[in-house]
This record gives sequence, structure tokens and C-alpha cells, in this order.
Amino acid sequence: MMNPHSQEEGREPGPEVEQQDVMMLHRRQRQCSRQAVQIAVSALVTAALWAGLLTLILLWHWETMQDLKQLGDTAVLNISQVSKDLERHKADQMAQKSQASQMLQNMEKIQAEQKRMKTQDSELSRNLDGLQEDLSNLKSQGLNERRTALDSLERLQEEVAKLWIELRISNGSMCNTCPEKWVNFQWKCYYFGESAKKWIQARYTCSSLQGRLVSIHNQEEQDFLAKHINEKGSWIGLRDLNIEGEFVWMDENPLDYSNWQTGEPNNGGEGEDCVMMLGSGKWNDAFCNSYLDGWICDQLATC
Ligand SMILES: [Ca+2]
Ligand SMILES: [Ca+2]
Repeated sequence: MMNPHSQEEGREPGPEVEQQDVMMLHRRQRQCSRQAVQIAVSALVTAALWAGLLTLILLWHWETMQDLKQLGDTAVLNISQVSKDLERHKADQMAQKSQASQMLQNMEKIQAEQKRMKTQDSELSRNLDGLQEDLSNLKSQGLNERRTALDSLERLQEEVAKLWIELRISNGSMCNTCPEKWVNFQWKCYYFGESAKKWIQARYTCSSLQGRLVSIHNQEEQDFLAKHINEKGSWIGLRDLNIEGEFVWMDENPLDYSNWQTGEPNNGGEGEDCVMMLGSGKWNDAFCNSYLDGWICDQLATC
């Protein structure tokens, strides 16, 4: 089978064919020209776009730079202001520290002063206590001396009275006068109290009657009193209040006679320092705050 192209290649081209080729050539040239124009236009558009884009970028960059510059300036101003504020704050802090230090020093001074005043106050208080103690001792000493002097004076007066009575009796006078309700024996008068009293109450009652709790110095006197004694017991003027076991009569004379119950004085219980005469006439040391129904006073008779 024969190829048609090989048949055409074998023939010479006619004028129609050449004309067609020219037309095709022209058409191809127009097409090329149009493509070139399109490319040029595209290039121009692209260039314009890039130029616009670059312009925009440059504008944005310039504005950004301006903004950054403004921000930088503002930041510098702010930093400067903050720095100034910080410096001022530091200065304030230093001033406050200095003030606090001064206040601390003042406080320490005040505390030291308070401590010194406390010490001084304590010393003054001790001195005052010492002075008060000295004053109390002086008062006590004065009172003791006054009491001793009064006791001595009272004893002297009693001795004088006794001597006076003895003198009057030796001269034949009768010295046996007693107040009403008092009982005479020898040269003394006796009052037999009959109401419940403690020893100290009995003592002051006798004083109010111008007498004192009875002092007994011999057997005759004891026998006389035993005849009139309250059966429940009576306080007498004997006690060991100051020195335990050292009994003293109210007339300050020594214990030259005694009539103790067997086993007495025993200073029993919490201490027995006041003496009572039992119903039997015997003596017993008893608790001074006990109440007894009887108590005996004595005083010198008058002539
Ligand atoms: Ca006693
Ligand atoms: Ca006793």
C-alpha cells in the first residue's frame, strides 16, 4: 500500500500552496506579535504591581519607622521619668530609714531611761521600806520602853500602897475597905465575875472595875479564893504569852507560889498560854480564846 504523503512529496508545489504558506506565515507572525504584546503588557502590569507593592511596603516601613521612633522617644521619656521617680523613691526610702533609725535610737534612750527610773524606783522603794522598818522598830522600841516604864511605875505605886497599908495597920488602922460587890481578904479586895469571857476580855473588864485579874502569892490567899471559886473554872492573872513556859503575874511579881493540877501546865493543843483556876482550886493552863464563866479581879483595900 502506497503512503499518500510520499505521493505528495514527489510532486512540485503549486501557486495555491505557496499562497497558503504565505498566509500561514502571516498568521503565525500576527500570532507571535500578539503574544509579544501580551507578554509586554503582562510585564508592564507586573512591573506596575511590583512598583505599587514596593511603594506600599516603603510607605508602611516609613510609617512603622516613624511609629517606632515615636515609641522610642516616648519610651526614653518614660524611662527618664521612671528613673527620676525611682531616684525620688530611693531618696524617700533613705529619709524614712534615717527617720526610723532616729526613732529607734530615741526608743532605746526612752527604754534605758525607763530602766534607770525603775532601778531608781526600786532603790527608793527599798530605802522607804528600810525607813518604815526603822520607824516601826523605833515605835515598837518606844512603846516597849513606855510599857516597861509604866509597869515599873505601877509596881512602885503598888509597893508604896502596900507599905502605906502596912504602916497604917501597924499603927492600929483597919485597912479592909472594899467597893460594893468586892470581897475583902487581908489587905486586898476580890471581885468574882460570873459571865462568859475570854482571858483578854476578863482582863479589860477587871481594868474597867479599877482592878486587874488576880495575882496569887501564898497558900492563904489560894485557900480564900478556892472557897469562892466558880465550879466551872475562872480566869486568873497568870499567863506565858511572851515566852513559852515563863509564867508572869498581872502584878509583874515572880511566880513565887503555884497550885498546878497534876500534869499541868502542859501547853496542850495549839498552845495554852492563859491560866484558869479549876472548880477544885487547882490551876491549869488553857487556850486563851476559850470562854470561861468565871474570872477573878483583885485590888488593894483602902484604909
Ligand atoms: Ca503556854
Ligand atoms: Ca493545860
